[in-house]
Amino acid sequence: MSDKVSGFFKRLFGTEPVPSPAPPETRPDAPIQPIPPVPETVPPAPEPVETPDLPPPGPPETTPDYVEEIEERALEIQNSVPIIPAPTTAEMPRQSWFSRLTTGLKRSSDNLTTSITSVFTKRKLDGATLDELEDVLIQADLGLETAMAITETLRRDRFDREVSDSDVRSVLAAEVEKVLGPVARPLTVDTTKTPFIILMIGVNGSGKTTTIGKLAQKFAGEGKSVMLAAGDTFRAAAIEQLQVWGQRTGAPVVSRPAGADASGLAFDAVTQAKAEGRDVLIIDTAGRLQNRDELMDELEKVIRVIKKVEPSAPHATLLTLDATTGQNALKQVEIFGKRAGVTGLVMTKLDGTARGGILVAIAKKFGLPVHFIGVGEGVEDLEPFAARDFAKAIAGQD
Ligand SMILES: Nc1nc2c(ncn2[C@@H]2O[C@H](COP(=O)(O)OP(=O)(O)O)[C@@H](O)[C@H]2O)c(=O)[nH]1
Ligand SMILES: [Mg+2]
Repeated sequence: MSDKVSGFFKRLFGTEPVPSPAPPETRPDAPIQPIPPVPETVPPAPEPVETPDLPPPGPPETTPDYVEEIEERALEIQNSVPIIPAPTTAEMPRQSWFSRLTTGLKRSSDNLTTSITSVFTKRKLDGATLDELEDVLIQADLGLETAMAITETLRRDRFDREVSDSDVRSVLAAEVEKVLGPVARPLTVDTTKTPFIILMIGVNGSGKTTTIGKLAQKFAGEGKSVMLAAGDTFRAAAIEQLQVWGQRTGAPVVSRPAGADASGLAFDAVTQAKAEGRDVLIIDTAGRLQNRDELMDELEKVIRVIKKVEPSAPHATLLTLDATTGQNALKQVEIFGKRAGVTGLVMTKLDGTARGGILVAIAKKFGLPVHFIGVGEGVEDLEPFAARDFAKAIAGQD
C-alpha cells in the first residue's frame, strides 16, 4: 500500500491498516497482479475529515446529524480514490488466526483493560466501583444490557470482596461469549440451489467488494464454481476492483459499463449464472448510506428483479459492517434489515480498531448471525466468526 493510501486510511479511520503483505514484485512466484495504477488525480488529503471514531458513544437514537455528515463526507472521499485490493497472502508466512485477532483487537481490549485495571487496583467491590465499571463497558461500545449483565454478575458473586482486574476480565470474557455464542453461525451454502445467490450490501467503504473477493476465494477453494456480479454500477473503479478480484480468484465477473442500471445487471447475472449452472453467484451493490431513501429504493428494486428470475433468491443477504464505525453500525443494521432483509453479518476491519465492542451490542440487539469477520485487506483475511476467540481477545486474555 502506498504511503499516500496508507496515510489516507489513517486519517479516515484513525488507525493504520494491518501492514499489507510484501508487494507483488518482491514475490516472483506470485501471480501477476493486474492492479490498476493510482492516477495522479488522487485528491489531496482531506483536511476537514476528522476520524469517525470521534463522536461520543451513546445510544444510536442520539447520534447527532453531524456524525452522519462527517461519515458521508469521509466515505465520498474514500470512494473517489480507486481501491487497490491487497495481494494475496496465500504464500506468505502467517500469524495464527487467534494471534491476528488478538493483535487486531488490541486497541479495543487495551482501552477496556487499562480502564478496568484503574478501577480495580486493590479495591473492594462496592457500588461506586461497579458504577465506574459499567461506564467503562458502555464506553467500549458493548451496549447497556451487556454492561449491566457484567456488573450484575460481579455484584452477585463478589460484592464486598476484593477483586482483581483479571477476575473482572474473566467475567467480561464469559459474558461476551454468552452474547456472541448464539450468533456465531457459519454461512451455509445450500447446494440444492444452483446458483446459491448471495447479495452483498452495506454503506460505502464498509468492505463489500473486498469481502466478495475473499468469499470467492473460499468457495473456489472448496471446489465450487463461482460467478461475481459487478452490481456497483456507479463507479468504473468499483467495477474494475471486482474484476481484479475475479481474475485473482478465477471467478468470471458479469459487468456492464459504469452508469448502467444496477437491477438490469443483476438480471443479467442471475440469468447467466443459472444458465451456466454455477454453484454460487455473489452480487456486489453500490455502497449507500442507510439514510438515503432513494438509494434504498434502488436496492429494493435490485432485489425484486433478482426474485423475478429466481423467486427463492437472494438466498443470503449479507450486510458488511465496518468495525471502526462504532455506534452508527447499530443504525445500519436496523435500516438495512428493514429495507433489504439482512440474513447475516460480516464485520470487517477488526484489525486495529478500538471499537470492536460494537459487535457485542449488535449481537445482543438484533441476534442476527455473524458469519465472518475481516481482519485485513488480503484475500485470506476473512475468518469464520468464533465467539470464544473474540471474547477472549477483547477481554485481553491469552
Ligand atoms: N484493514 C482492513 N481493511 C479492509 C478490510 N475489509 C476491507 N478493507 C478495506 O476497506 C476499503 C473499502 O473496502 P471495499 O471492499 O472497497 O468497500 P465497499 O465500498 O463496501 O465495497 C478498502 O481499502 C479495503 O481494502 C478488513 O477487514 N481490514
Ligand atoms: Mg465496493
